[in-house]
Amino acid sequence: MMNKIIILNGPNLNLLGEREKDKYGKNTLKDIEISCKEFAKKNNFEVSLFQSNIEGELVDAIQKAREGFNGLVINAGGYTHTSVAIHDALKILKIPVIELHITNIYNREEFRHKSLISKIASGIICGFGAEGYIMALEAMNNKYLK
Ligand code: CA2
Repeated sequence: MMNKIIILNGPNLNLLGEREKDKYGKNTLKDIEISCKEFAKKNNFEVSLFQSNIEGELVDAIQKAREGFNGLVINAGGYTHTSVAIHDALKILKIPVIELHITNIYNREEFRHKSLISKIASGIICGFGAEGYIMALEAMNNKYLK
């Protein structure tokens, strides 16, 4: 069966490409979805994307990923820095988790320097803009998918 990766995006990332383009770039989430699906197709795996502004919906999506997925990429947005619930849900997973951020959270405000996700992530990609999503898929494919 074909390998499947899920990419989760947290609060406000639905606004990508519409506001704060200087910080988060000009790509919309739809543009990112199209390029991720293109990359996955070329590399013979499947990818699905889910975005929510609601913490509990992200927890539900993480729990659902226990069945039928081979890896998870998460940009938890602002919840990265606050959500014990997302941390706990990710900790239960047996598949590799890549933490992703569009910006370099370590050269921004102090409150972004702490991530509750990093401790359970297999790896972290941050600061490379929308390209980071493809980098995460590439890492997932090269390192974890058989
Ligand atoms: O750099 C990232 O990807 C972040 O996860 C983005 C979050 C931020 O809270 C994290 O510290 C770092 C914020 C996402 C906000 O996205 C917007 C997109 C367009 C316009 C306004 C916000």
